[in-house]
Amino acid sequence: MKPRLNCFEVVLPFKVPFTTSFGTQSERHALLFRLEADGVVAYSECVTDVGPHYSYEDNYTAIHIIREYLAKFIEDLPDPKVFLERSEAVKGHNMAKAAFEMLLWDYHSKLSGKPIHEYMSGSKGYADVGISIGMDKVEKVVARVGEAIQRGYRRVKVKIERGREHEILGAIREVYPEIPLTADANCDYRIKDIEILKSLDRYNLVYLEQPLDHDDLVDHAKLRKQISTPICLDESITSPDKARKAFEIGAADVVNIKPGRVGGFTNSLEIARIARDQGGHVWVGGMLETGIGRAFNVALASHSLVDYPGDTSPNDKYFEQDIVKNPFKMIDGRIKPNTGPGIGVDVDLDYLIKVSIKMTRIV
Ligand code: OSB
Ligand code: MG
Repeated sequence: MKPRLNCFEVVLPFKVPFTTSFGTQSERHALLFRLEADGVVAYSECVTDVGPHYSYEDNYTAIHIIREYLAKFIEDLPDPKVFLERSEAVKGHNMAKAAFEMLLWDYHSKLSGKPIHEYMSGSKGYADVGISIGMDKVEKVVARVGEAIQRGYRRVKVKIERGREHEILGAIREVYPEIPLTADANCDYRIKDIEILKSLDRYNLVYLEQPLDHDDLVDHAKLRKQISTPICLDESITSPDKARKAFEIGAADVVNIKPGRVGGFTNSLEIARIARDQGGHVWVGGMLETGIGRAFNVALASHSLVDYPGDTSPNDKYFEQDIVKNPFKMIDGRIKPNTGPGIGVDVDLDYLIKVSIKMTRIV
């Protein structure tokens, strides 16, 4: 039977708008893929958003690249590695590629009858969980940090931007001097701001995430030599090769791996291996995914190469009602990956259709 592959464009409002240095998101506007083949139904999520603000990709470039170039590479449902090799014909567009690479991981693990974390092998069976808190009035940020600690999160990350760093971090440290705290600047600084960045050393952060430009390694290496806070890279690490170079020139201590940003699970595992071999630390980030993307992230975050808590909060942090009927629960700051075949999510298809604004047949 020929496979059938559809793309659902869905809009799910957030409980709380999420503000970073690059803007505010009040809803998750996602591309979700549904593949039916050989009696298996597989899913994946493209982590792009409506605008090119986290990276150059957005929903419209992703769907264009997928339809015009990647669709023909997935028709015979190859192994994810084979798909990745074929898609080298397309430069960049990792988020578009990852949507299909991970769809193939879900499909092949479902065919094997195994949950995806077992199919990839090396899982500890649980993921340590941290929270990512967006910017807001400082009182609100401090209150959310308090709630997160109450709920048992294993580390707290807050968003900062140029001009608000001391206001936010100072207020948190005044109330919570000891909690494992990190800050994410989402590229808002340049190397000329080095004195401001050095002044963050007083907050005793576990690490500072992506202070400088989205594709920079060289200035991060310069900064890292002059600051005692460890440096974590997010946006700058788009491939295993970038990870190798980052550690070779001393640009990073820690990597935030988002499978969407790096082209999928195969590259994520490779980057984790490179980072850990170089003495670095690894955690799995998030892109405010629906329950579908979240299930992939949690499975990856349970891998034994991942040694720091990730941004993989339970579904109810984000949405009043998610599109899955079996949301994750966090117990003692940990989440267990689903035990059903593949990503193991029970998709609420009626609700998925209800929140869809468009459906496109891809294959
Ligand atoms: O930089 O990690 C980031 C969300 C959207 C875009 C970029 C980032 C984030 C987050 C949220 O920090 C992580 C999550 O809770 O999914
Ligand atoms: Mg980040």
